[in-house]
Amino acid sequence: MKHRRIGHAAGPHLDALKNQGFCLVENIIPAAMVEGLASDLGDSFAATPVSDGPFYGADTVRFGGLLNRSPFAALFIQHPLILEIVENILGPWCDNIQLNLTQAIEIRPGAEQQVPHRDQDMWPVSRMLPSDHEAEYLVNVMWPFTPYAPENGSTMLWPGSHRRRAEDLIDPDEAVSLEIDPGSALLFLGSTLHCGGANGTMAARRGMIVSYSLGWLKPYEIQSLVYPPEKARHFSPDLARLVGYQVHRPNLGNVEGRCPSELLGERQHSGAVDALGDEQIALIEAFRSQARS
Ligand SMILES: O=C(O)CCC(=O)C(=O)O
Ligand SMILES: [Fe+2]
Repeated sequence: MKHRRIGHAAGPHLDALKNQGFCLVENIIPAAMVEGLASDLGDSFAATPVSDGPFYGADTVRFGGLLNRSPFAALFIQHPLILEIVENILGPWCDNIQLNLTQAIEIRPGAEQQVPHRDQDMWPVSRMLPSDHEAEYLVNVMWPFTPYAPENGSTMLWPGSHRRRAEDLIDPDEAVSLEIDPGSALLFLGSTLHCGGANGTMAARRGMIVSYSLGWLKPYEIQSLVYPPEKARHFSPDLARLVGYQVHRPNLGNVEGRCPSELLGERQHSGAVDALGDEQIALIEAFRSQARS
């Protein structure tokens, strides 16, 4: 996936994402679809107890598995412009991306600001490498269901913080918080310092995060448990791949040595089958020719 084409629409967003660590992609989904999704999730928002713990934060409600809860979810998750941007950011470090999580979030009136964090720090490797390493692990996409504004807890972001990974916290005065309308998407890197803001209004801030990660990482939400074969069988092949029914070369994430997508169709009665990258094939050829000489 290393040399992806960059379309006209994606170019400026990619530049902004790389330069400041986030970008706003405005008006890319019709309001009716946001309303359809938000209304399908209404019962879940009402039925889910508030979160527990100093990261998730009291006065917030969160739930995942959004493809199980609304047929509209796939339209957001597979939005072609979003996927193009994400694949361009993550492509240099993997063969294929994967869905890392879908999470609906309500920030209730009176909720305090979340702790600033970088989402990629869930994978300790990002902190084991020198702080100036450039690998990206994840791209986050925040889709508001209600209008977001600084007063109601719009996501706070620290511009340029993806180049300052050694700094766990940065001066709050450097943070920005945008007004975002439903139908638009806020994209930010896993290396960008950010957090949910405090909600000082009387109305809940509702939205959803969809994140994508390098295909060889353990996802935050175990997609293949959330969407077991009985569910994923009804997904399009592309969506099934995105939720993990796909081997990442070399041979990672297999079932019985075969691609997990075989669980979705006719069972094959073959044995283990290699899925190797160029590097492994070159190494094997070098070894074999050395053994022959
Ligand atoms: O709700 C938000 O604006 C951001 C939430 C977030 O960053 C997180 O939960 O990781
Ligand atoms: Fe986050």
